[in-house]
Amino acid sequence: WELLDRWVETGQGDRTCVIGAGAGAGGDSGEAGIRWTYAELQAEANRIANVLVQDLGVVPGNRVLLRGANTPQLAACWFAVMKAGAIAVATMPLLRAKELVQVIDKAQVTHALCDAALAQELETARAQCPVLTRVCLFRSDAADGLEARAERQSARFDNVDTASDDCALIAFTSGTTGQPKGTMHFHRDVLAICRCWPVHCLRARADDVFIGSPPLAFTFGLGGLLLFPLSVGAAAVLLEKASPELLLPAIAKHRATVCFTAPTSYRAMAAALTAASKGSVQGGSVDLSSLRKCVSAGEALPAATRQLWKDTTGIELIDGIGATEMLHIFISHTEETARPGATGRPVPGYRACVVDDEGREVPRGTVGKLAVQGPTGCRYLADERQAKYVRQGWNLTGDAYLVDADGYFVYQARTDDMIISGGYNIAGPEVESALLAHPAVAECAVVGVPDDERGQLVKAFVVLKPGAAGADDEAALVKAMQDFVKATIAPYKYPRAIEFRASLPRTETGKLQRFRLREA
Ligand code: 3UK
Repeated sequence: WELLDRWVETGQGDRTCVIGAGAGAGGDSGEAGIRWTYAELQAEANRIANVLVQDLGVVPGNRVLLRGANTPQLAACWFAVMKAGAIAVATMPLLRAKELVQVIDKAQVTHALCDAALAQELETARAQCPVLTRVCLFRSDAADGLEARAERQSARFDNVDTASDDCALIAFTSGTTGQPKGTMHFHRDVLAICRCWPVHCLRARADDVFIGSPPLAFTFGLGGLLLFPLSVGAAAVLLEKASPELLLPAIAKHRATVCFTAPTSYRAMAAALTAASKGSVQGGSVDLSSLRKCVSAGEALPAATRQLWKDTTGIELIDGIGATEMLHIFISHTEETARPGATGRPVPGYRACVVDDEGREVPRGTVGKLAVQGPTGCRYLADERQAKYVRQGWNLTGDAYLVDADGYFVYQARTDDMIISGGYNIAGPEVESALLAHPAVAECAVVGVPDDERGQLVKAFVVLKPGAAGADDEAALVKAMQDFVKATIAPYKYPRAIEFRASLPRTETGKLQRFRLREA
């Protein structure tokens, strides 16, 4: 109600709410894009809620799987599930049948709403999941598809009463290693995140137009591209595909004002903008004059990337660390309080500190484990890892941090990614930040690889910029990069091995998969 019905009931139903950009985000798909007002999204969500309850037999507490690329239809399905008092289990579009089976099994999913384009893997999974009784496809012209069913339903729906501590959604972690973990979040958690970071750090307005890349199945995307814009009465552009090449023209086309994506995407967009301004890319320059706020999350934001984006667009990035377990961002800053190399300070509403292995707070400047407390927190769905993540009310996110003299939190690495080489503790991301400032480096990843002499060896995997100077003499370039790092940070941290790659392994959410590089 607070995010959707409220606007209609207070006479603001005519405001633009969600914009769908079709398959070709550049606007050349030929498919007419959807543009729904708040009243229209409400009507769609109500019809779908009626389908859920009356056609598909959903009762409060049922877990409903949602599967689709970012579209207004998926947004309508999400609200329909909330309205019906059911629990949304959104899944990443790229999940394969094997992973879907785990999700369905773990969350005991009984119903599914699935984009017809992604039905195949779900059908395969369903054959192994008797618990999943009803699947209904949307964006389909089938007679039993969601659209046909919704058309026969009323556009009015009395929202099922839910308690503030009824479960609203189960979000699965991207799970770079091990089994996917389901995390439960209540209705009050959904509202709490709308009242913390967006109010204090983002400071969005009703006339903003949000855009970005993270899937709605990733809580970074759910918040940034659906909950936050709707919480202030703004509009959201939902792109089915949002690679950096597609995101740039989409920002220009929709005159977007607030952008959410990962650091790697900002680097790629900055590179494309620079190439365009030099005329080496077809299409020339892109008009980004509408853009006001750019948010980076999912991975550490290197100081070099912050600077690059500022030099290219004039915009100071807003960095924020969030986690699926915490639902959204809990340490961040405003544009005015940005500090290169630091994530920021606890978002109002949250407390954070850095502790040692015994849970004691460490002195400022000392590296330890990040511990967080606030209105949201980790509730794993039947998982023995709960006791490891939450200790004495504090959430341990698995990140190594230090707090500087001014109370800024400075990211080091994932605690299990810290490199121990020759007796030194080395944070891969710090070496990556140093390397990224080198003019030939487009992307890089620094990991510890087994080494007889030093225990672990600092190794960098580097993707060169197209046409980078010196690429013809690899040995000389390796030496130059090593010297470059030694001149920037403590020399013992320099990468003793450097390997050039065409690309780096990343998750669907833009995170480096360091474990795959270590195994390589
Ligand atoms: C890392 C960061 C440094 C960090 C997420 C915003 O990424 C999100 O959730 P995940 O569950 O991963 C959580 C882990 O990712 N991380 C995220 N952001 C940053 N590290 N600086 C950052 N700015 O290791 C964290 O523990 O996939 C991000 C909002 C919602 C989210 N779910």
